[in-house]
Amino acid sequence: MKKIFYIFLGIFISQSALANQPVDWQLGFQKAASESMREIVAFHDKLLLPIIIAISVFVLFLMLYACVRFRASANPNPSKRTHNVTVEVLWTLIPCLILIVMAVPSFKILYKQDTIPKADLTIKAIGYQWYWGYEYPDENIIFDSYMIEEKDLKADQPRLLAVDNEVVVPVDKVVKVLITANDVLHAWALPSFGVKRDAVPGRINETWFKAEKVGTYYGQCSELCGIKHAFMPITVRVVSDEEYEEWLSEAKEKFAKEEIENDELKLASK
Ligand SMILES: [Cu+2]
Repeated sequence: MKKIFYIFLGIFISQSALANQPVDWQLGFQKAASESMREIVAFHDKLLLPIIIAISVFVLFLMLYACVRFRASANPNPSKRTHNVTVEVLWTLIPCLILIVMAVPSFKILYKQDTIPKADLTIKAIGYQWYWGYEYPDENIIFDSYMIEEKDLKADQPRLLAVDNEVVVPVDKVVKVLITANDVLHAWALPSFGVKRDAVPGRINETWFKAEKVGTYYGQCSELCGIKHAFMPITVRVVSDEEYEEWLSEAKEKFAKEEIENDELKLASK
């Protein structure tokens, strides 16, 4: 009984507060914070869910109907029928039509996500065993982002999700994310933005998001990458333009890409 209560509580909470991280007993998606995620949620809630429910109810009805209608006690001489062309055509055609109805809006969303609009800023996420490294290539910023251990958590920091150095981006700006890995496969995923891309060593994948609300958003590595796969979370802090500029000027000093590295590059290019 207690469990059921928590499940309902989870459904309720997931709809209202605490929108940018998973909540206990949550069912369904985290609340959307980008247009792309809103479209994914709408696609799921308004199209997939009704289809799933209709099919489940229909199959359940068929099973119950067959159990009652064709029970042994009422049918001492069972029917020997084996084929019915009409039924066979129908049960091939109808699922095909359902798939087409699902595929059209699904591809529309997929291709929209794939087309990156003109980016306001670019960040690069690099997966390591087991933490994320970030670069702001246009700002000469580079830093690593480690999960905060449970004993070091502050009151408002969620367990297994908070990191020491967060990615900071301005609100309502198109952020292009270049994603790669240094050792094994990882995946950079942020549910509230509807973003999930594999991080592949030796290859750069790209994606984008435009956060619509100020806040802190949490994600996790989503490709099984080794023993500490569960401990390399992703934290993106969406801030106002002014706060971003402020952070940028601080970060340019704190996280400046080292001179040595630049010198080496210069030497290499000579
Ligand atoms: Cu990983």
